[in-house]
Amino acid sequence: DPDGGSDASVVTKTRPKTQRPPMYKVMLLNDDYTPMEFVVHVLERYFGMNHAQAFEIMLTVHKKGLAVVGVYSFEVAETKVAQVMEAARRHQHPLQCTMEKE
Ligand code: NFA
Repeated sequence: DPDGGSDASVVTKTRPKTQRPPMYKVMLLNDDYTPMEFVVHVLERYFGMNHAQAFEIMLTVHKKGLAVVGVYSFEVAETKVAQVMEAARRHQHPLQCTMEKE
């Protein structure tokens, strides 16, 4: 035994694979028309961000084309997407919000 311990003392525990539910990334997509302030408002209201965080993520979407704004269970992700899409529709902004399995 190169590690010095006697082989008889080496105990291996089996670790059954625990099933975790899949998680979903929620993303905002850039467009040319949605006002920056509206995107900041959406991030504060539906994603629990403070103003500085929301402004930073909005700018990332604006510059890079999209950003992950949160990772949630399927049900929660679905609700966030629906809330954002409904707010955008109400205000007649073309903002798009999508989800994707991690
Ligand atoms: N690109 C938009 C503008 O210049 C702002 C925006 C940011 C839209 C993030 C959508 C998402 N008014």
